[in-house]
Amino acid sequence: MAHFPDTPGFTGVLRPLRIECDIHDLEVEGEVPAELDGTFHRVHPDAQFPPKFENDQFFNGDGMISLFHFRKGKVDFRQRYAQTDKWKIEREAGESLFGAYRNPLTDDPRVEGMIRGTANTNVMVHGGKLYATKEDSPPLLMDPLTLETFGYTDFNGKMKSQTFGAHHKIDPKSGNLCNISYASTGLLTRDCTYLEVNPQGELVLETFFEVPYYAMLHDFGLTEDYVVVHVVPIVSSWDRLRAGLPHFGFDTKLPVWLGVMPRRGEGRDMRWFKAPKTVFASHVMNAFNDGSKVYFDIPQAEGNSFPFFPDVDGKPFDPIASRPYLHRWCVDMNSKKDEFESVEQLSPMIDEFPRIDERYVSQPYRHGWMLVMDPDMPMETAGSRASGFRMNKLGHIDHATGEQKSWWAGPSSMIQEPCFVPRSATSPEGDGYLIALVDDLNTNYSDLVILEALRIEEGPIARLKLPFRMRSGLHGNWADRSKLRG
Ligand code: V55
Ligand code: FE
Repeated sequence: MAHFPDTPGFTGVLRPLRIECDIHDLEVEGEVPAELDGTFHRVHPDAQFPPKFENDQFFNGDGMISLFHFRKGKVDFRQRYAQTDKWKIEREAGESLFGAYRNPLTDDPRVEGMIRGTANTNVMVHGGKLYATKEDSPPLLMDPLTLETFGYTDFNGKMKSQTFGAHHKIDPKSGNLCNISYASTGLLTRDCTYLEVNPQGELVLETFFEVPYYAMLHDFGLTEDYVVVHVVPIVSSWDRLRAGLPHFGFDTKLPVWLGVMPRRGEGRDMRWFKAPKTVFASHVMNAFNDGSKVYFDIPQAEGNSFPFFPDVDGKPFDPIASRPYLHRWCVDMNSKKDEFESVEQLSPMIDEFPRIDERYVSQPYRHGWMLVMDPDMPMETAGSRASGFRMNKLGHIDHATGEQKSWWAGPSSMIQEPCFVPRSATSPEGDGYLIALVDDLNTNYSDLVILEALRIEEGPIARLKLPFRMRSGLHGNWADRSKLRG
């Protein structure tokens, strides 16, 4: 019997969904542009069985993968669980065997030593395979169209790291998938790697580096010449795990570091720059370098943005300080000091989940999009993401002019991370569509909306209508049809 906890994490907006289904030819309002030819995959955490602990974290749920398959103006929908090793053994047992988020001390002895991954954070097609990722484990490979799970890969034994980050990016020049890993030699270790996987799916580079302290390395920046890693004090320790505390806590006593390593260098070449103050920052919009100057664009908050990873010294969560705003950090590799050159606020909007035209990853770029929370707009329904944010707008920033635009989804709506799709392979930067799931908390339906990416303020040109409300998710990516085969 599936008795889920009667807590905010499993009721209301965050009620488990657990729907695996196929919908042929989704109902549409408006016209789906016929040049949209390919797939949009996205993922949300969705516990297969009631968790072992009432206070289970949103981030601990099993990965549920959604696929929107676009072809000739029609869209088919498919949704399947990522069949991780965890998912399989629990399905067999008929109950949860793995315990708390990133705490193996709480697991059933039957699963000792098994890979704990849930594949619940990101999905991206590379070399004809779907990579479903969670930063505590290796990548899970799946079929991009059937969503059949093939299993974890260590790239024929070549990958030394035990983990593989969830914010992999495709280098537009080499076509390589670039990524970082942390806790690479075991839980809570300071060992990290930078790695590249070529379009044939072969691991072609892996180099180790060490962070100043163990922390959640959730994302990173890639530039033409450098790998850029932000270390923010979302920390942990064996003491925390033994005490049964949430894996991570926020430690304002520790500095924020920005590590910069030459792309074609070794991990030991990593240089560390200290931020002017301790802030919270997670997702990177983009990074690029102009000679020795490295620019790193990231939503930054004055205080912790994760209420479920509380302050290690017991300071109360501050919802106002938790609000992130896009900033630009700059460091200079020619500088003799270990300090930042500058930190500049780029947007007045409360924003997170930044995206770009990914053909410009690592390059100077003009356009960025993000989820925005505008607390001044009317909200007719209760509910928010697990973070407490109620993302009710899509935002666009033009870095060339500074101009910023937004589209409000309405008083009962909450938006999930958008994704940019170029109009064609050769169209100029930003010329294309922005797609995003919009959850209506009043009707309890979700639509995948399609907007003109450079005119988002005009609102959707089409809405693909799901017959249910999608669970709040993490990340997703577009793949052009030419990328679906290896
Ligand atoms: C995040 C999400 C995770 C995780 C660590 O910031 C960080 C997002 C969905 O799981 O394990
Ligand atoms: Fe993320």
